[in-house]
Amino acid sequence: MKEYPSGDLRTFGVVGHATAGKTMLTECLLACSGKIGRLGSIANGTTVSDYHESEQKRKISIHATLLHTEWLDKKFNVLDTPGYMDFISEALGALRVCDFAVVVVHAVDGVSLGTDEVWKYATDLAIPKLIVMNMLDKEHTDFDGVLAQLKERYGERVFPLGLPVNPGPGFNQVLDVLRRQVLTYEADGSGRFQEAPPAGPWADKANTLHQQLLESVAESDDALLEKFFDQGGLSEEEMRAGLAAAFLKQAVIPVFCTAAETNVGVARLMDFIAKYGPSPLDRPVVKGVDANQNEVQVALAGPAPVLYVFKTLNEAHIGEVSFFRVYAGTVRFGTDLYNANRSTTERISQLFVLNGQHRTTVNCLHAGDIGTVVKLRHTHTGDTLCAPGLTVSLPKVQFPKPNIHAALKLKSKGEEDKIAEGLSAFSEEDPTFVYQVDGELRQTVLSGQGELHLQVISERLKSRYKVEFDLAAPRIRYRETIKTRAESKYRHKKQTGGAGQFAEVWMRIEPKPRGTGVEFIQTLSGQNVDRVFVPSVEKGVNAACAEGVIAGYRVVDVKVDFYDGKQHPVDSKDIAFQIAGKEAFREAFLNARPCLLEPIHSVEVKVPDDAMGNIIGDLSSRRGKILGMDSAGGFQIVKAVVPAAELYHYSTVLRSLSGGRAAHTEAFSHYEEMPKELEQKVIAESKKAKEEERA
Ligand SMILES: Nc1nc2c(ncn2[C@@H]2O[C@H](COP(=O)(O)OP(=O)(O)O)[C@@H](O)[C@H]2O)c(=O)[nH]1
Ligand SMILES: [Mg+2]
Repeated sequence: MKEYPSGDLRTFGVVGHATAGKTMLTECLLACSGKIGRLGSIANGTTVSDYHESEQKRKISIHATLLHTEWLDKKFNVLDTPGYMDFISEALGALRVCDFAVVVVHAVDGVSLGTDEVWKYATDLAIPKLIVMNMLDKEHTDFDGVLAQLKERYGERVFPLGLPVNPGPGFNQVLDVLRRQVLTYEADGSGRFQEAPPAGPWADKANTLHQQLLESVAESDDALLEKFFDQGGLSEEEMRAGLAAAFLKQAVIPVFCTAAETNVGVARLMDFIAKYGPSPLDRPVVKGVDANQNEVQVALAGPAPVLYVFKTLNEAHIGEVSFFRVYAGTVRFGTDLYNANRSTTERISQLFVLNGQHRTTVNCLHAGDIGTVVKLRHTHTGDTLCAPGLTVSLPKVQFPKPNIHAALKLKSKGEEDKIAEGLSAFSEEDPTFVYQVDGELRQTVLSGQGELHLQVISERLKSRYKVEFDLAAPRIRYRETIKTRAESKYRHKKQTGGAGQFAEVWMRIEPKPRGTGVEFIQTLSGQNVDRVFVPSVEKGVNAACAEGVIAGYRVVDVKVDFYDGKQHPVDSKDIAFQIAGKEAFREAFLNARPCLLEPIHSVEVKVPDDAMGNIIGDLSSRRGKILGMDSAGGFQIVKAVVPAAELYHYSTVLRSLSGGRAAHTEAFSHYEEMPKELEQKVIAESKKAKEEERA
């Protein structure tokens, strides 16, 4: 492939709600430009983008896929991303390195939660968006309705550059607003079209919209506006010259009409991208930091290469593939680059551009381009590679927090090491997948962005690391505490055979406010107990608190006063006072009306208005308390506190209650006393578990 300078690159992410047709759209880009002979299909699992087995099996995208093609002497770098919120990190990571976003919207379903999310991400990243209204060959399409919805949501600058002339089954004609022609696409999936002047009302529509476009472009720029008033309008050339800038500024947010299943409308979208789409030159500098965390500017025109790794993926038979964008300079194969995040050097042995799994070797890639390299040793998602001598790192993407957790239960012992290696590799690859080895509750908890996310990760772990395990509800970190004061006097005595042990500990305990932990003091007076034994007693108390007294959970919010005791001149020793301290505490604890506390999470749910009733009702059935509600553009934000025990798989429940349109975040808030009947259940379960352990 020929070399492309920065100005001839068009790098974009194809994003939007699941099943809007993003993957088919990218298939069309390749078909139109002759990269592939004919369109693959989702049903048969033959698209270039969805080449992983897990994707073909489910007929959905799971990984962001890199594709490239050439059109009107421009190189397109395309990142096809999954629409499911479970894999949102893929879309986020991809948009981070794009110069604009192609947001695909379903012409029947319209804007949905997924559309809003990616819109927000692109806006936060300050990249322009264009909209593709796809599925216009479906029955019950509603172009005008969805367009109105888009304008309401994203502003009046949303502007149709195409109108569907014959929407619905058989759709093959688009009124092209730039050309003022009706384009009739061929039925063979090649994406080719014939054009003819519009007739009757379509001619009027074309003229009206064309004039509106001209005005929008004029308004986007002071010099053009002046011309517009001086000349009483803009020439076609002037309008077209201003269109790229208007798009970049989002003074015009274009909407295109397509049916990706039959490759209708895509060729003209490609023309627009090639002619008016932003190139890397439109973002000549980005900010990073040096080794001392001081801000530095990375200039596209700078001579020394700076690369940002936005994704890594372990591929069967290939190994680790690192996807990067060049932010400065030119990267050539055979060079060594410095990983500023990990202070190591990596060799770029070969450079590839991809079309899904098909790799093409290239000698070099210029600033702004996207490529991959295999088998880097220490580089992970979010790292920056730069020319030796530079120590710059570019900002990492902020990913959403996990919303679902499950405990991993190995089916057989002895595979702990294998699974540990796998978990670590997967969380390096996918920053939204995290795991925690919980020593307190002796469990490994996997956390992700949804049930499907954890399912896919489990599947890949099992097949790559050859381990068998189940996912189950994680054990909850309950806490034990007391409700009243109590005292105890405990004597520990062992005087049979060998050295004897003797200690007596007198202790008072009382409740402390929530969240204050355990406080140990001594108020010994007189000489009954030597002060050297105070730390021994404290150790014993700490051990009892860590082990728990009534159900095996850590004790919190108790004040312990060691106020007196007895000792023996020979048999009193550290261990004896530890044991007495521990037992004295346990005894006092049991007399102080012990109870269990449960963790309460604060939860924020983003709900479409029409699903509010369901969601509120469900929250109450989970012992949730609603704290408040705010409305935000067709959605309500419900704030609530809910016991952690009731949140297992909540994200899945939420999706099914709202048809996939609601999402939530959760975070630990505080501990609260739990209802008696549930407390009894937890205590009984822990007893049973202990007995099983002993057996
Ligand atoms: N009728 C019709 N079906 C489409 C169109 N685009 C995609 N599809 C189908 O809709 C489903 C989802 O498409 P896909 O490209 O996987 O959507 P994605 O999740 O956005 O990538 C698949 O069965 C496609 O074959 C279209 O324009 N018209
Ligand atoms: Mg897809």
